[in-house]
Amino acid sequence: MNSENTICAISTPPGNGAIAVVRLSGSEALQICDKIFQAQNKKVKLLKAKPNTIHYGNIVYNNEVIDDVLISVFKAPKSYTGEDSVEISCHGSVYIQKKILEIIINEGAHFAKPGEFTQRAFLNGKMDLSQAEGVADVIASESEASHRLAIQQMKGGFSAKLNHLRGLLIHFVSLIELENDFAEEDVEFADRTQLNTIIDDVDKHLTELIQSFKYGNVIKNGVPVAIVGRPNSGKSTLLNTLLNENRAIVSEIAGTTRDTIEEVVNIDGVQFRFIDTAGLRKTSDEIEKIGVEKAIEKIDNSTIYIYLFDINNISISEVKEDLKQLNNNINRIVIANKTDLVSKDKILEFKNSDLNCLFISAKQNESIDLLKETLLNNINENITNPNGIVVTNIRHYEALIKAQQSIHETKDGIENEMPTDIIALDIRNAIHYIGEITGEISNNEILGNIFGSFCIGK
Ligand SMILES: Nc1nc2c(ncn2[C@@H]2O[C@H](COP(=O)(O)OP(=O)(O)OP(=O)(O)O)[C@@H](O)[C@H]2O)c(=O)[nH]1
Ligand SMILES: [Mg+2]
Repeated sequence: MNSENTICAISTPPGNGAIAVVRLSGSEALQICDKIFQAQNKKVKLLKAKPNTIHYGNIVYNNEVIDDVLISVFKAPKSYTGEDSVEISCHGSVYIQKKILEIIINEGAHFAKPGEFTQRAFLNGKMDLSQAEGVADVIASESEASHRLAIQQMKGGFSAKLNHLRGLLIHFVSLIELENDFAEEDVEFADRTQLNTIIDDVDKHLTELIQSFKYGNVIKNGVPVAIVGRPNSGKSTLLNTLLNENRAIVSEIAGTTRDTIEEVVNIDGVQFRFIDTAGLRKTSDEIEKIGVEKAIEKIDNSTIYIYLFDINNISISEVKEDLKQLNNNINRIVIANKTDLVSKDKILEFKNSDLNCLFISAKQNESIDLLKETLLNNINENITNPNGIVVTNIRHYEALIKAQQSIHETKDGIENEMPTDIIALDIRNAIHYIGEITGEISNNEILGNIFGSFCIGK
């Protein structure tokens, strides 16, 4: 009997629940279940059952009824894995789940490795590698925005794009290689201007994808937003207000916050990671000094940062002076705080300057919604690229960078009239790296890394 390749696992989360699902996949999945399942309709044998049907009955082992269950039958190739598969929906006690798994293993199935069901789906051509990774991301997604990106990847939007680029390059390389075959005759099959157009086109698409990673990555892991400003400007108060709890210590003593404090806030489905920092000032206190250095560092690692000032305690020119010292290459939102204490004239004065700031009261929760809206707009403007495909996975990002390097080498090769076999080699490299993303090119190490990080039962 070939039950070597039949795997099983509990696919629902660990612990007690109303119901649980035990899953089997492989050529013996149906036979194994037939040995332990008595359908209410005694005539039913799962091996003979129609595909995509559900059957009610008991799991019976050594004449003992273990549970009454529903069994879903899927037959190759029309299943998640592409193999014969069974899903047993049983009652969700930990004892029942384990007992059923134990019986199935006794009857010859093997306990699945993490991600093995999805790995089989990949190996059986049900999805490509980037789609399989999308499955893991869908399971792990914690916000509406990261879920949206993961679903898109799982459904294959990204794969279609990559296959398009790969197709262009394969066409290109076949023209070039044809020339190679006729090298003696010194003919040019491939019109160089046409080749350049293809290469420029691929280069442009790769750049778009590579740039999207900056946002894709932060959407997946939370958008880092550092809150910086002079001591006592109200940074910790703002963090607390955004969080709706007293997380950070607030006091009128300048230099209250010394280390950074990081908290996640979900705003309209996007996760933001707000980082409260030590107030920026020159100080002789060693610990405070380290805190200030850390604050500067947090700005550099942010997608957006907030510069906050106390409008009662600073002049427009001082704000400008501060801003000049801070990183100008990262999006920033300038905010005047403590507007509850200040006169209308003062606000007007700041409004009429070219500071372009928001006016809030962190303590009184005034205009915090406006700040949230500004943050969201900032992100949305940056993640909507023309084709809407956003790269979220570092493995894909790295492969895209390598593919683009090969494309640039190809460009140089054409420009410098290099021999066609060298140009063809560079193009082949680019095709190789794109293929690594979708899994046309893969090795056991890559697959082990990817599927090893899945949960068991998926
Ligand atoms: N009236 C008023 N007071 C505020 C507001 N925001 C903060 N404060 C007060 O300002 C003082 C300093 O607030 P913090 O949040 O500790 O300021 P910080 O910027 O974190 O200060 P450091 O950690 O020392 O850099 C506290 O007494 C707060 O209650 C505001 O919008 N209005
Ligand atoms: Mg503070």
